[in-house]
Amino acid sequence: MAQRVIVDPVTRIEGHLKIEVEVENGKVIDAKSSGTLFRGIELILRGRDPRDAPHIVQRICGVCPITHGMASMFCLDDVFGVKPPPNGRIVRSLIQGANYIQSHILHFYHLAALDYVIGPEAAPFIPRYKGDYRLPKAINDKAVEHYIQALTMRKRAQEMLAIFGAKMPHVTVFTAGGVTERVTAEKIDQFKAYLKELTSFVDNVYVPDVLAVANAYADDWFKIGTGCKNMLVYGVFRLSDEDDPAGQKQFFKRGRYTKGQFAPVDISKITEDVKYSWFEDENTGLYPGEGATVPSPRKKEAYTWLKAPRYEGLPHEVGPLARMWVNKQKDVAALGEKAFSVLGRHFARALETSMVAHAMFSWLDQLVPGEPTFAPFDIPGEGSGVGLNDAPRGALGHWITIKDHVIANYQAVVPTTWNGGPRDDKGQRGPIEEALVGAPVKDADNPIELVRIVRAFDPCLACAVHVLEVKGVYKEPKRFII
Ligand code: NFE
Ligand code: MG
Repeated sequence: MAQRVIVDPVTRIEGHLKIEVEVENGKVIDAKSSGTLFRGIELILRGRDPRDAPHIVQRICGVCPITHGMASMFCLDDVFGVKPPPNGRIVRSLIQGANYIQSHILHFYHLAALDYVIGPEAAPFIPRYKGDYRLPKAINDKAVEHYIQALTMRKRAQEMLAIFGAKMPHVTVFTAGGVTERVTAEKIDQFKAYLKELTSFVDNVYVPDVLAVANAYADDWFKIGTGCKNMLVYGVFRLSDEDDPAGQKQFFKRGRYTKGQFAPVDISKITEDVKYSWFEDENTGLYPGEGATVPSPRKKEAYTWLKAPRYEGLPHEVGPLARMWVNKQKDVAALGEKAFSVLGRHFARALETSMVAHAMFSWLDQLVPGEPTFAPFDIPGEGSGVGLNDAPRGALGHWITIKDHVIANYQAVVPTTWNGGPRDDKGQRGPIEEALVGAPVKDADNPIELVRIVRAFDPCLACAVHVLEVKGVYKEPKRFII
């Protein structure tokens, strides 16, 4: 008979996630991923001055505010018809690159490593599940030292970001048409000094530690956690000032991998289902540009605050593995089928951190001190725009509609909605749910296998739910007319 195993909350991730699985003969036969906290940024945005959007949306999440700010700026650039000058484009990428480095180091050392590394019997290394910790003692002890060192490295990455972003989290320099911070030779030099230190840590500590874990756990963890094997990437780090409707002039290019085939992305094929989500059923299957966020917390059958995004009706995984796979990065491609696994996800994340860090040196060299960092714009009375970006955790899309000079509708479809969302209207599981099915659970009281699978996706529920309910009463935000 099947046994129900519930992990609630899943710790060492951002936000509130519950995982519920059915285990039969030591294997998961079904899984549900449930985002349990209701927030409300999309609703808060309604009626606001569109220029406020890049600042309000950064409050969706303290881990990846940059990427929401970026998607929002891309929306405004689109709807205002403004293009940043080269310095503006590049400073945006440097700020986002700094956030990638910080976020990926955070994920490996402070969120995921304790699934593989035994720390001292003291906070923050406990509590943890019992399990098969396999690292040789010398490597294990080094990894614990690196856990501590990684805290300093993350601080450095935040300081580096603040050279152009002014502060972190929630930078103040983001605007339609570029950024408000000026470029000086001194700032470039400062940034480069930080970047050298961080690149050295990534290449000499982070990547080797991930490889050590991959070696020790290679026998089975390159097979566990396969998932849906469809991959979606919007692309990130714009390399050109020319128009790029297909998203190909980016450091990581747009594309997808669906049912075993590489293919271009047509965003009109994206929809969000809500049959199993606590939202009104009449709004199911909508394109996000026409999407709605109408809570229905007592809906039968529903089990999460996440919607179920789909591309052409199919679940797609997003994140570092998707970026490396779709961009045919040679080391990840060489893994073949083994890439679709828990270790494949950690490996792809570490490799891309190094790639981004190295590329940032060349972006820094392209900055021209004293040249403008933003372009002027007029605000239209109405219009709509789309902002596509790839966050550290995967494809992120924002959609804005402006009427009477204020935001009439705003929708965000974030990476963890793609990865951690529920079944869709056809009953197809989301990528994390699918990755759990078939997984071994040796000890139901210590389901370490489940948390290893979930954490490899680096879920962030703050991003995914983005709605806030105060004492069960939702109030329509006051409408400001400018
Ligand atoms: Ni809150 Fe986020 C990232 C975004 S994940 S961390 O990366 O967008 O859904
Ligand atoms: Mg949304």
